[in-house]
Amino acid sequence: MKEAIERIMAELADLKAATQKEAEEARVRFLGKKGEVTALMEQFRSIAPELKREYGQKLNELKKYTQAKIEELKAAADASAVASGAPKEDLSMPGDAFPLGSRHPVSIVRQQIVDIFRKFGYDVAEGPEIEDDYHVFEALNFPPNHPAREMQDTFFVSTGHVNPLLLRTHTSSVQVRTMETQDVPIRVVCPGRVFRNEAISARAHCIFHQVEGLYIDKDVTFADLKQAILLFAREMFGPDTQIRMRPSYFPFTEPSAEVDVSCNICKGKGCNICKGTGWLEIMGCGMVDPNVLKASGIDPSKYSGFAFGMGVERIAMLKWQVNDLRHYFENDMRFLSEFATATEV
Ligand code: 2NL
Repeated sequence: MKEAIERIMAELADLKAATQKEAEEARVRFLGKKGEVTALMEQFRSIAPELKREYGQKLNELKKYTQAKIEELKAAADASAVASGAPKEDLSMPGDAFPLGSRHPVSIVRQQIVDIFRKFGYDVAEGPEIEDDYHVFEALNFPPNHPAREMQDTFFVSTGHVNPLLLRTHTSSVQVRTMETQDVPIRVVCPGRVFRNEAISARAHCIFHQVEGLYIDKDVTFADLKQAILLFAREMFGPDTQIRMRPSYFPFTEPSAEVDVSCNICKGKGCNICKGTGWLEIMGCGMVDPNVLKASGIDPSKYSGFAFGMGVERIAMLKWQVNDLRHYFENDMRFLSEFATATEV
């Protein structure tokens, strides 16, 4: 038995396996049911009692050594297979899918609004989010003590100057800059982020997005405004959409109106989205006040124009029946992933 143990030990020391198959064959040869080491273990049962101690220890060492050696051969066969370029994995398996991001619903609707007006021939203009009092209020005919100019309504960046810096409360400031720098006729839409010092709720947020529009030329009338809004509403909410206008007030337009569209949920019958009225408010509009034209160097006796402004989140809420504005700002994946397939941009 002693010689047998020594012979197997010597053989194991020199043993090599190029592949997993050879390593497995070695395992069967030594440790399998009819393996050489297994056979020695069986012989050990009938050995003389006084030899049991010595051989028991030796056999145990042999078994451990054999097991370690086989493990070593298997690991080495793996490594050499990789080094030789033989594929270890099944390369025909499909890859793991990883999640792709998608457009934010506000971005989708902003782009839709802008695209509709581009089709009508409007240009797109953008401007600074930090503005001065002149372009946000003064040039738009806001009286000096108008409440929008108060700290509780507007975020100021600097105060105590004649023309303080502030975060724009509407994108009209971009249209003022367009009137200052471009010749009439002007057809422009101004998408952008605006800021108001308001408590956050389901209906109000201190940051939101607007698209404003401005059209100035000779003989532009309220009828032109109505037609532009009707065509926009039908592109945005469907060809059967009706509009209505209610008199309103803005410092920068005269006359001014709020625009409602027929409720696209109940088709005007009355539901909880339109609160039973059959109508949904989508924007404000009006004829540009002559003082506003004058302030930006356009002669109101020669030219007239209309303007409108809408909140992008509001349009998106109506389009997708979202009942809380805060969803648009929280970036909860459960909400955002609902729009992963809303690719109509
Ligand atoms: C609303 C109402 C409105 C305008 C925006 C405008 C711009 C210039 C001159 C005159 Cl440069 N008007 N913009 C006019 C009427 C309404 O927005 O409720 N927006 C969310």
